[in-house]
Amino acid sequence: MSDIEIPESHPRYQSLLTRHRIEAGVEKGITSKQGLIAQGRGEAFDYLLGERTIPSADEAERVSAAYLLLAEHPVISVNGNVAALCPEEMVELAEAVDADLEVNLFNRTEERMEAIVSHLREHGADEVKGLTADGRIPGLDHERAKVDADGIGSADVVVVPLEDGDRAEALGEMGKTELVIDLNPMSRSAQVATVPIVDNIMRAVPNMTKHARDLKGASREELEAIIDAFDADEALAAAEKAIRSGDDT
Ligand code: PTJ
Repeated sequence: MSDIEIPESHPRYQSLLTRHRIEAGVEKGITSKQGLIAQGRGEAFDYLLGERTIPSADEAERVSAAYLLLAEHPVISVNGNVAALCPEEMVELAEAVDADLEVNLFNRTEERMEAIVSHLREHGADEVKGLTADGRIPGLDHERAKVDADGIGSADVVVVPLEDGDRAEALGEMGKTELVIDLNPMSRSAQVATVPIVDNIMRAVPNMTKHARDLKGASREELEAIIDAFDADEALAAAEKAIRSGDDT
């Protein structure tokens, strides 16, 4: 990572790098201005978490990898913040678990859709879904409901990072398994998730890929056992406790 002129030894290197990427995303027409606010909110929670992957988040990342490896049709949803922050890492995760990437925006504009598809291609993606928009998420207004019928529309497992609560809820009501990455354990998205991953997306995604690679040779029974041992409410409670008290045990 060398896209900013700050030494990696700087104590706030990761945070400054993240800010720089979000700013560059806005300049490139990828990230919305609201994305800047969303990032600030996420950063505050990350600060309270100690800017580290707490043990319950690491477990959620492993469980998510197991879900993705067992899925029939996994799809990774990418919005303007995600594309700016970790495009290459999203492509790597999609490759590791054989998932589709789909651009899916809260504030959808055709210009931003196309800019994000191109950006992901520049970072190694082959096919990127989202532009066809021939499917709908029931219960949302027209623009916010658009998905590809052969993408999120027919997915069984969806990775939903930094998502708005309404959309996360509506996707859950469609019966999808939702793997939600969100630094706020009290957000509606995290609360409705099958697996809430309370971690910074910059750390969560590479760790999910690492777990997926480690679990590649595991049997269906082993993957199911990892999933069965997970309790979403416990993971949320552990994250909230870590934020409130600094204690992650
Ligand atoms: O590009 P678009 O149009 O799809 O819009 C994307 C945003 C993020 C602007 C939109 O989905 C939105 O407004 O989301 P919210 O409701 O602000 O929710 C975003 C959630 O992500 C919040 O709970 C933040 O705490 C969390 N978050 C922000 N940055 C990060 C994060 N979680 C993990 N890693 C981050 N870096």
